[in-house]
Amino acid sequence: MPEQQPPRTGSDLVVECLSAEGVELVAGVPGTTVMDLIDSLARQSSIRFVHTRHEQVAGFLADGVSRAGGLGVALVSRGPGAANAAIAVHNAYDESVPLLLLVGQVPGSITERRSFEEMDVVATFTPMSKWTVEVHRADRIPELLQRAVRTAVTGRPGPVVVSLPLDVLQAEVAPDVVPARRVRTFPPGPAPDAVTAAVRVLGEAERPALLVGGGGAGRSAQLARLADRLAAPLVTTWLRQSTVSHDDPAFLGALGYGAHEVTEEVVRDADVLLAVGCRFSEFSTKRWTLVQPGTRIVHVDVDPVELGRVHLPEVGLVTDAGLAADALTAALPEPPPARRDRVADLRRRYLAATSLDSPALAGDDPAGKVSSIAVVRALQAVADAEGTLLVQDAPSFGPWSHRYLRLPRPGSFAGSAGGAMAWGFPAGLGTALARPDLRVVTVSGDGSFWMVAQDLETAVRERIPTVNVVVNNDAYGNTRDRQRSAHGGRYLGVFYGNPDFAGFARSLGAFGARAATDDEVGPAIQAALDQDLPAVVEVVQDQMYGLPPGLLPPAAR
Ligand SMILES: Cc1ncc(C[n+]2csc(CCOP(=O)(O)OP(=O)(O)O)c2C)c(N)n1
Ligand SMILES: [Mg+2]
Repeated sequence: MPEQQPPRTGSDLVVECLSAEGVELVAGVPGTTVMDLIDSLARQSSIRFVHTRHEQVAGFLADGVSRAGGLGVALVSRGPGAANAAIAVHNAYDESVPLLLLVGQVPGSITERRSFEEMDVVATFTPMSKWTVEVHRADRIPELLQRAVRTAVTGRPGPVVVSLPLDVLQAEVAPDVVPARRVRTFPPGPAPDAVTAAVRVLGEAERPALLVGGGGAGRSAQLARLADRLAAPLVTTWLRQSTVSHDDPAFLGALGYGAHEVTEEVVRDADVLLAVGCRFSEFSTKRWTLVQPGTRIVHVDVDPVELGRVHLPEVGLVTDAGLAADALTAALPEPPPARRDRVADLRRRYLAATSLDSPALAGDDPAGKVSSIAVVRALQAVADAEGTLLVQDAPSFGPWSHRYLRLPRPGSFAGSAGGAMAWGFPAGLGTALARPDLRVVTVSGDGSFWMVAQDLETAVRERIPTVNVVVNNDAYGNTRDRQRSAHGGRYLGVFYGNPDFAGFARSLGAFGARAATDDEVGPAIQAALDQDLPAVVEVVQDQMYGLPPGLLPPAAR
């Protein structure tokens, strides 16, 4: 007997709205309040539903989709599901990543009674989202979802949370209630007067510097032209090193934890700083000590709130990084030759500092196990190959890639400055789903990977062939190092045992390999890349090994 078509409900309308917004993938975990939504997804074919084994993975996976250019959407149930997804919302907020989290909510008829798994979604997520809204009428789903998506992607992007009570999802909706149009607005162009004022300040510079943040993503060509016209060194904020090509003669590295001295010097010595799409974060500014009080600042950001929030600019331009770069490049005069000589000189020093033969690495002691230099060399081969994307999770290996990995292709590396451990592996899954043309290689610490390792099953089930390098030191190495440098070497809460990662991978049907010596790292990663399977490549390091020589973390203050 053919099944009877159920009446069209709020859930159906939500899915229609997502489709109208161009969403092709929703990641989530089921639960009572979202069963109708999942059923609506089951009755259509334009949106793929990927279920994960933990809500944080659904959230981080959606984050990866967004970073790959789509709109990441995660779907979770009320209280416990939403709480598990909170880390992804928090991280996306810090990272200016557009993300849509849909939360099933208890029906309106029983709210405010501490019903089973009830959570005040609006109160919980408002402080860590760009906008959180609860929908109380099914006929307002098109209006509010349209606004949610537009809010997430417009201006400085960010996460938006939509709470969908069960009664709204189950309500029958009339045929004339249809999805809203997909609306995208253009960023404002720079005001001509602001460009004139900026050019005047920049024209008076002897030692200008160009500082580029996440707002510069996708604008590498315009930013390179601007750096050339200004004859200024270009540095990026923390973990945004892939915004421009490292082959660019003006590129002087990324700021933040592990930055080279010459990179910091560029900002410290600048008499005029042109900051584009950056928010002067704590890490990128060495807790706001790098930019000197006398430095004149021209600040470009699409979000006017950022202009003057930390450092007061002499000129502020509210606009997109690429539009600003084009306008300034066209208006700036030919720079004096001395400035070009200075950039070339700084660049020579930068290249010397980033060399794996640098004397700074002489003290590196991997204690007979795999050195991070070997990991950098192996990943350099990945970074050099066309069609690859490196995704770097939080911990101790970060400063190694920061200092020594050269990224010839803009956009070929992603890192998360939000600080959340375990972002990398799921974000890599999302990126690979959204960009199947890319070969995604993630790099995580063992502690970070194990927080989300269960979702290797998701990768196998959904056939997402990312290669996941796990740097295994049987330790929360980053926190161990704080105990080493600031707590007299009293280690507590930082050491543990690990499974055989390669065996774990194989037990789930993934590819597993283990590199126990320097020579084995490159071939193990290549063997993983040669498969069409999700893969784990365990890199065995010493339990006390970690950061580049001389880089112990300072005490917390
Ligand atoms: C979710 C989360 N919990 C705790 C921390 C604090 N933290 C930062 S790094 C780190 C240890 C990371 O260990 P691992 O992933 O093994 O990397 P390693 O430093 O050993 O290379 C911890 C606990 C964090 N950043 N995020
Ligand atoms: Mg570790």
